[in-house]
Amino acid sequence: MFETEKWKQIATDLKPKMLEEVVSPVSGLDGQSMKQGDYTILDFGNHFVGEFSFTCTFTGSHPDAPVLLRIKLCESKRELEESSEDYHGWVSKSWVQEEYLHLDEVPGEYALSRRFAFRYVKIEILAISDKFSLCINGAHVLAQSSGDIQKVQRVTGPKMKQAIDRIAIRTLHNCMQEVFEDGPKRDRRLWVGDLRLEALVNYCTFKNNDLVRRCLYMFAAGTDQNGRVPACVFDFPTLEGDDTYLFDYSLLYIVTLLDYVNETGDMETAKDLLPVAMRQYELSVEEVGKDGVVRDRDELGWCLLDWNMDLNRQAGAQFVLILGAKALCELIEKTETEDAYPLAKIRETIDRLEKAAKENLWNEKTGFFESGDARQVSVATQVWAVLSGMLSEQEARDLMSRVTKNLDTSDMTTPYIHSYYVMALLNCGMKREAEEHILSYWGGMAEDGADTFYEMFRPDDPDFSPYGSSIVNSYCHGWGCSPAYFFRRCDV
Ligand code: RAM
Repeated sequence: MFETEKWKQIATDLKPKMLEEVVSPVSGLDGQSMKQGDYTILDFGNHFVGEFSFTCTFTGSHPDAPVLLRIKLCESKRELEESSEDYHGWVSKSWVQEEYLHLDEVPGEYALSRRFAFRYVKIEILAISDKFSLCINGAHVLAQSSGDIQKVQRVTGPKMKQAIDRIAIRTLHNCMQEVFEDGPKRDRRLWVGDLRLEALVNYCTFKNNDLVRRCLYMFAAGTDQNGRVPACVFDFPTLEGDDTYLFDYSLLYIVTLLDYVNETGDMETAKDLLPVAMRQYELSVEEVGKDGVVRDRDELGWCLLDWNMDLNRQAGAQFVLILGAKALCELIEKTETEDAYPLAKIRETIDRLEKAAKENLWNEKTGFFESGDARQVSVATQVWAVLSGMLSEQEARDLMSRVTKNLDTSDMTTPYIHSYYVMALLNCGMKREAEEHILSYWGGMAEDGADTFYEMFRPDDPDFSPYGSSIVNSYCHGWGCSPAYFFRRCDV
């Protein structure tokens, strides 16, 4: 039974308390007098999420005209160089963190009204009277998060491991707002795929399990008339699901619920949300063709897996469906609700899906699973085959060995799919390879100067963005935080 109003209330009651901290920049406040065209860059020394304010004074004559400023707030140094005027991509330009501000009174104290995610603030004078100069003489951020960093124990080990862990923790901390946001710069909201990885890290770091519970209820309350879990939900002005759906995300809701139940033993929530989990399974099975394989779709955004636009998602979708169906069976068993749910039938379907995957997607000659009409072989497809649990330990290990030897991992574009790549390696006992991959991929971002892990990262193409320009990319993205989980729970 769908109890939307009750679920909404539970989600609202679980709204977290925010923790605040006031932080000043470590450089950039050197008291210089600025004229038209001059600028200063404040550096806060780390990534923060919150409200920015500053104080200013003048030198010269009494101010006889307002000052017009352009204030750019940047997560990474790269954004300082980018110009919003040159951006014509398909994600709204309004995400670029740039404000135009008139100062009517100098000296004065000014606060920007929006919440920003940033380390650097570039303050540039677009217009000022010749009779005076402006000095920025104070600035701070009122930083906020619902995660209590004091609760997090650091890992020990080599320097790079510790650096990656510190960055991962900072990433999650700054994404932990009233929900587990995907990114505090963009899109600032709750997405299933991001939540799943953030929740796993949260369990062994911040331990704010009620925030996971809240998010699970938010998705339940945000389902559409058909009962489908949307890819993301909005919390303002009132809770509402987005009209965007991703095949894999709806199914990963089941997996996220199972992870939560395994972690907390909270059977009440499990029973409450089981109908939502069941419905995701039913709706996804409707997408399976006569051949037992999920029908491919030539439609941008039907299933994510990764942000690589050239990826064919059919096989990956099949494997996520198998994984979701298995998670559903586990939830039914755990909650002892076999009477209410058709466990045996779901198991039969899983067998059929696995058989169909072997018959239709597997290429015996190459030893890889293939996807779509063009029979594309990708790392993402193999990763989800392993994670679906349909292979024996030996088969999975052989497959991942072939992947590491023969396939190019550089066409994976996000820490999201890289996290699952590591998970697949760990699933078949390839700990050394998993560790090496974390050190090279996440270590690559650390070497790039990351304070928090990025939404997109292709070591061979630093400008990569599926949106038309990296100016709207997010540099603090929840799905980047997974190493903190691997280090603590997987003995990496
Ligand atoms: C973008 C973000 C987000 C992801 C969705 C699918 O909006 O990268 O994290 O979950 O796409």
